[in-house]
Amino acid sequence: MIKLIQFPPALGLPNASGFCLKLETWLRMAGLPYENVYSMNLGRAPKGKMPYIVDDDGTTVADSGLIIEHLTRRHGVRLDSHLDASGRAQSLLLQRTLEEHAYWCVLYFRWADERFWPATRAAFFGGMRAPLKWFVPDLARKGMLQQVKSVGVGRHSPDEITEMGMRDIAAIATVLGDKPFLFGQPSTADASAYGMLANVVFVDLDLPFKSRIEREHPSIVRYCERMREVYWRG
Ligand SMILES: N[C@@H](CCC(=O)N[C@@H](CS)C(=O)NCC(=O)O)C(=O)O
Repeated sequence: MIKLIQFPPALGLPNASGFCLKLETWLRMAGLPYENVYSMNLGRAPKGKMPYIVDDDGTTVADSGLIIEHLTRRHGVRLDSHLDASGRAQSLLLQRTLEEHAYWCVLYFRWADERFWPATRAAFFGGMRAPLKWFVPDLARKGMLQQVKSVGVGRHSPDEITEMGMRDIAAIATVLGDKPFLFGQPSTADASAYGMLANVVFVDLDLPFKSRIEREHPSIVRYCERMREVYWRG
């Protein structure tokens, strides 16, 4: 059985990490049996990030995108087989927008903003024992703030980051239109979108994006509810 190594559930979600939730949702969409192995140990992750997998033949693969490519090839997954070349290109662009930009906008507020840091700290380090819990959360926070600055997003003001993130979400809402899934039928892009968007829409943190999505893009809330109902019920 495929082993999915990821952070434990937090913030009322199967995973408070957008990439972990993306991959677990994808495994469900693909109908591949898997077993969760919860870990906070980034030191054991091949690329220093979660999630990673150990496939049933013992192969270890890190990075949600590379994992999906690997599993699709090795297990003959046909989730995206309804997409033509243009659809596959758009899927990639959507995922890059969500994962390489919108993700950082959300991450900024969770880790940098004093209003949300206590909940982030509890979500990721709540189970940590002394003496680690006395210094690891602050070190991790410093590292995340450095990363968000390095990618560029963390150099903007909170208002600018809010507007930038909302533009990403507006673009996703436009692509979604009144379709049930981003490409009509379910595909990998939906796993990515759900991983990132559920981490705002279903989390009880008043991130600036949450109320704006509810007000300006109710179709995104309905989309997240649909994904949850289809792939996470029971
Ligand atoms: N491109 C990677 C990104 C994974 C990623 O950024 N994971 C985050 C959790 S959402 C992480 O492990 N961060 C820990 C760190 O950067 O120290 C993927 O698709 O899996």
